[in-house]
Amino acid sequence: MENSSERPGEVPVLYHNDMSVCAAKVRMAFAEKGVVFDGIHLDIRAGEAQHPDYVKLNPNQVVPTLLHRGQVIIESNVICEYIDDAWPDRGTGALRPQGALDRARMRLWMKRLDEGMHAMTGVVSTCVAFRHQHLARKPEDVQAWLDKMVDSARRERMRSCVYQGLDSSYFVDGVRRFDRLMAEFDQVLGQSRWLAGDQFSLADIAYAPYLVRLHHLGLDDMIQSRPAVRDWSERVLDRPSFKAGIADWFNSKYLTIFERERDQARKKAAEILST
Ligand SMILES: N[C@@H](CCC(=O)N[C@@H](CS)C(=O)NCC(=O)O)C(=O)O
Repeated sequence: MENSSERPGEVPVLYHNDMSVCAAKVRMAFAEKGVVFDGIHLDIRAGEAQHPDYVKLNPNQVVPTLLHRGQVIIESNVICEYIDDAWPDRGTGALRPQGALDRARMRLWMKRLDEGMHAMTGVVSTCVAFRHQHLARKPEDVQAWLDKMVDSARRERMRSCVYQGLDSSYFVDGVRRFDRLMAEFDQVLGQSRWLAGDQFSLADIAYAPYLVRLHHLGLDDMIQSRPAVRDWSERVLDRPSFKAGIADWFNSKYLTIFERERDQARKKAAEILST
């Protein structure tokens, strides 16, 4: 990809992580625009997002963080809109619908991630897979990671997910909430090609990493059993920007854990959804 339009010193810098869903959506938005960024990869499982130097940029101790023209921008949905504003005509063009109503719909879907679905992704990912990375570390290191969390609700959630896995009550809640979301997608996608109407938008980009995460975790029966959602998911995952921004970043260490754990997770999710 060319980066010829960026003046020296204006190349965006992205603090990110290969398997982070929030960072992945930002990379996909950059790929749609054909804008190349300088990446700084953080090992979030090892607590690098809690490092004091990074916390000065992002007090929430999370990735992604964007630096552009000497300014810091945090929050992946905000960063995605910033990318569309800062490079309006690049690549595939506008990533937000023109119409006021479709644009409002786009924002509602994106807001939904911030209002709980993203946290639920952390829950299901940790219960199925990430807990095994934590359990392989020294217990005092895991405790230190939990203790440093600024958000006490997140700390308790993560403690349960790491130590109770598929038996955590948070897993039950997470699976049910994803299934309800897919049912809502099904209704909308029965009537329009993309989440916010007839134009591919940041809403579709925002959910792309979550769709693939459900596949990785063995929780994709809720997608496959709904043809409109399945077809939309295939359209999103077929885009070159999905490959460049997300699939090319898959970390084989994580894929091995997903593969090992997903059958059990699929079985447990089916049990949860049958009751
Ligand atoms: N609302 C934030 C959420 C960011 C977030 O939760 N990022 C996760 C990765 S997807 C993270 O950095 N977690 C740090 C950790 O696990 O220590 C956003 O959209 O940017």
